[in-house]
Amino acid sequence: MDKAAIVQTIIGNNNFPKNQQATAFAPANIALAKYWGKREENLNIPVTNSLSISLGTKGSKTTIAINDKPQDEIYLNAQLVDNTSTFAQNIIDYLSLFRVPGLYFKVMTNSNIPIAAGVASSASGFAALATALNNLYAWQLASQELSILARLGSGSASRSLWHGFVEWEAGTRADGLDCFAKLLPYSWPQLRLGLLLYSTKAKSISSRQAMKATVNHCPFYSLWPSRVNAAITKIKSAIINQDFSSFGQTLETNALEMHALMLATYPPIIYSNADTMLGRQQVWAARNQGIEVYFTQDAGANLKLIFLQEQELLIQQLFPQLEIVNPWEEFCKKP
Ligand code: 2P0
Repeated sequence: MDKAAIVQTIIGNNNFPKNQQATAFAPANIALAKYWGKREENLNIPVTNSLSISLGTKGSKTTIAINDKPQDEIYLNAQLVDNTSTFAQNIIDYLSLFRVPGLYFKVMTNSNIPIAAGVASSASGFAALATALNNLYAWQLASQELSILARLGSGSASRSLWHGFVEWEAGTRADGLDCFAKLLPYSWPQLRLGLLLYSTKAKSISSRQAMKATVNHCPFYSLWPSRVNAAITKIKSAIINQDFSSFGQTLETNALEMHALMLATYPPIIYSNADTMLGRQQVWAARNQGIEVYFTQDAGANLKLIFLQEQELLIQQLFPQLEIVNPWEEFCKKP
């Protein structure tokens, strides 16, 4: 099945907008147990489950309107984006899954996270767009269906429909209709995240290409699925037991294992730079002094720190440039 067939299965004949415009917000999310590798390329169906935490008020707010001009127009942070750019093309291709002939859209997204710097901008972007489309067309989709539609834009977008902890299930079906994310019924109000931004430059290789290269050319990739599954189990029990040491050790190890796979791929894929390495060492030095802080790292040079609220002041002193995020600011808002 291709994307268009999946969309048809989900929205049926409801293919004409019921409203002139609609708006939605979706938070960015950070994987604590990562999605790295697809079992189906075109539909963004992952090899394994993954588990994330959302970033509260950090994310994307998208308004979609029916355009009176005969073309799509994409605005990012109030700037018109060139329709030939990869950014606009990805959105236009996605919109084409929902358009009847002659229908064009104006999409205005405001994002308060750095675009393409490995801070999950495509995740919140496609989750906000899918939710805005649901409102524009008045589909009233169940959150699982919305998660599938968001996934067709970008895999990690399937996890960006909720605040809090979310698990994305890989499922087993070839069409991915059992591959969607779910809000986990756990909370940890003392948990804080910190963004250590070293680079807001676009990454040198897209995560899409990097995942594919890792799956095809890393001799250790076959070890990855069982490692992620074990990490998910450990992270869930750490959340339930509020065992921060186990939680932090597991998520940090999972991130390093993902980067180790990329390093062992030929040609190697290295998202880290010298600042990343220094940042990791600073985190380990802090732990040696008894300050419990852990990091995770996605497809970019930036680190995300994880710590408890009681350590916030100390950690802000150690990392003055840290942007602290309270993931519980908007907990449990439904899509
Ligand atoms: C994640 N990342 O779980 C992992 C960890 C980056 C590192 O999901 O090809 O933009 O659109 O499905 O979702 C980034 O990849 O890739 C990502 P596509 P996506 O958050």
